[in-house]
Amino acid sequence: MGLADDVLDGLTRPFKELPPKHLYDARGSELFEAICSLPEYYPTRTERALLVEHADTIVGDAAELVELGAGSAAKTRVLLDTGRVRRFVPFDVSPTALDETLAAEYPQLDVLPVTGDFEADLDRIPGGRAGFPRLVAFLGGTIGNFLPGTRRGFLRGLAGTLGPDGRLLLGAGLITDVDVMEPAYDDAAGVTAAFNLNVLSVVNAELGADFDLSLFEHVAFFDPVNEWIEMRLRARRAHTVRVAALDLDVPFERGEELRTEISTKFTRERLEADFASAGLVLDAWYEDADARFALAVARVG
Ligand code: AVJ
Repeated sequence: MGLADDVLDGLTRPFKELPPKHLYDARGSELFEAICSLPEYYPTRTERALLVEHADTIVGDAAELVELGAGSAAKTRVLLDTGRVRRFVPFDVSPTALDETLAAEYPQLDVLPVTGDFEADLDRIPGGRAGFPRLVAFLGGTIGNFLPGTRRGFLRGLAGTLGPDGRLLLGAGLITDVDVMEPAYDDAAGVTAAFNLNVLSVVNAELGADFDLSLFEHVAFFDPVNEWIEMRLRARRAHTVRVAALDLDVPFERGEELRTEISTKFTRERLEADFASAGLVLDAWYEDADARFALAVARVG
């Protein structure tokens, strides 16, 4: 669904919500990059260290790398630098300059970019080739953005892309101290707050809405029942927002909250149960010494 449908659907519900994918316009992507190097935001550097440490074992005999939401060149390079991957299939919402950079940097590598939304267009990934075992990478912990039922359906979809001898490489945030998890989503410098509020600018720019960002406050907390971090925007006072393109008036009460993201934190057991429901089995598990982040490798079981 596009932004207009998501806004119409999400802002007319009793509990307002916008899907997190709209956080990533040009400015949002810049802010996310900035988040990745914040002292409080441990996932990116923890995952990267795990990749560096275990790249050879993880890549194993894979000759083809499919990366969903490729984004960060740094992580991709760690996998490509093992020297074994012959074909790279970056899957992203739009073609990126990175595709060409990598093609130039790794002359032996076939780069076959696929454009699409991984929630809807997994079928655009070309079929795997016999003799070219595939590694499908979904890194960063983005799997945590799905609600549990959707996540299982998505994993089942991924299982269908693995092809003969294929494996899935999944990056997942683990449940750790609340005092570690919460600041990662509510940093002292306010970068995450700006990232969260930016989604309102996206709606303003794309749909002619008149959100006043100063009337909303960034909220992030760990929900121990659902075991996820939730990001919300809280209205500082009662007011109504007009969304011109939809001819829609959206009333907010004072203190009313709009959910913008969930970021699920996992245990190994929870992930294994999800894998099982998707017809996958855990092949290997790597986590950092503080057990904050894991790389899980799975195959069709
Ligand atoms: C890119 C989805 C993995 O959930 O940690 C960072 C996004 N949100 N800070 C995450 C995010 C707030 C991030 N993912």
